[in-house]
Amino acid sequence: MNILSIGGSDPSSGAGIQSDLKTFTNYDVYGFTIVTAVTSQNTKKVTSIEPVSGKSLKTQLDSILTDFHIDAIKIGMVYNSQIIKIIHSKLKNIKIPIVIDPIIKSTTGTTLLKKNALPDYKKMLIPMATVITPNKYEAKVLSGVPGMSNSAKKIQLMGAKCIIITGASISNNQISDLVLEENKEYLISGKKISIINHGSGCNYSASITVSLAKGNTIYSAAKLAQNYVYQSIKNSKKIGKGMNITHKNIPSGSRELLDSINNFKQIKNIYKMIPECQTNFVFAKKNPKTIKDVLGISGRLVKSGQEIITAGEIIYGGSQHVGTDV
Ligand code: PXL
Repeated sequence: MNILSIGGSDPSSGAGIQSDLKTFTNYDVYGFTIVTAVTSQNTKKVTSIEPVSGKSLKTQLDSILTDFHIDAIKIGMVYNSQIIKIIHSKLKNIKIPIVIDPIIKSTTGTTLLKKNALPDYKKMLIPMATVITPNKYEAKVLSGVPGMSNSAKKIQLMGAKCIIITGASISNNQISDLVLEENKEYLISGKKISIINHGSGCNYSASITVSLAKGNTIYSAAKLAQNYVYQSIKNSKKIGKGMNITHKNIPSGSRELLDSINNFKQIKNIYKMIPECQTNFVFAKKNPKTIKDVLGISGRLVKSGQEIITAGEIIYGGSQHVGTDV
């Protein structure tokens, strides 16, 4: 599986194309990167932004598009109108999922999309989106209307197929993402985690891109991405003098387990085989002694309509039931 990330370079690797490569690697998919702008930034501030020349952007796109099979594309920071126009002209006829993560300001408040580029952004990029993933602030800027549900509908009218507003509503201990698909709207809620961080937005949209490349539904992509981000914030590291940088810990064996689960989910009508008590898949270390040596899904594999959802985290000790049988 091959995924292309088009976006800004962040030398701290917290966000941007460097961060996307880490997410792709965590999911064991191959990542290509096309850089739109070189930022100079760390965990405290952005000090400069230099967009690449039109010529460079065109030749980067040609290099990748003429050589490789690509399963999905993520578009992040685009900065100015020239970059938007080139991306539009090169990708407008492509028939694979495109995830657009609208990057308007950095976590530290620096403008990452020029104000005068907003009309072209709405006209040329948004209609290409299979999924667009604004946060609350970005949804408001793009739609120009208050209220998350109205905002999502307005962005859908601009041409995006599906809108996911991350952190659309937040309470004391819960965060909800609002999903507007072609003809249904719903919330996906999870545990809130209050650590100011650099990277969670990119982690979310990159995770969605991987799921769409694998052919998963929007619902299961959004559920997995929310969980991925929760863990990446929980595991975030203070490696600089400012904000934490998100980090995802991958227990050994997770890839094997995720691949098996993905294969299982693709079996036709497999949902009919899931019992009321749900099911689990596990991966054991050599000579396991306790369930702590067995990797499992903490919330099991759960039937939801005709779909199977990976509920919770992939952790050692995650399955009491199947883990005990190993
Ligand atoms: O987090 C959004 C983001 C994306 N891409 C680049 C960034 C940032 C935030 O700083 O710098 C290049």
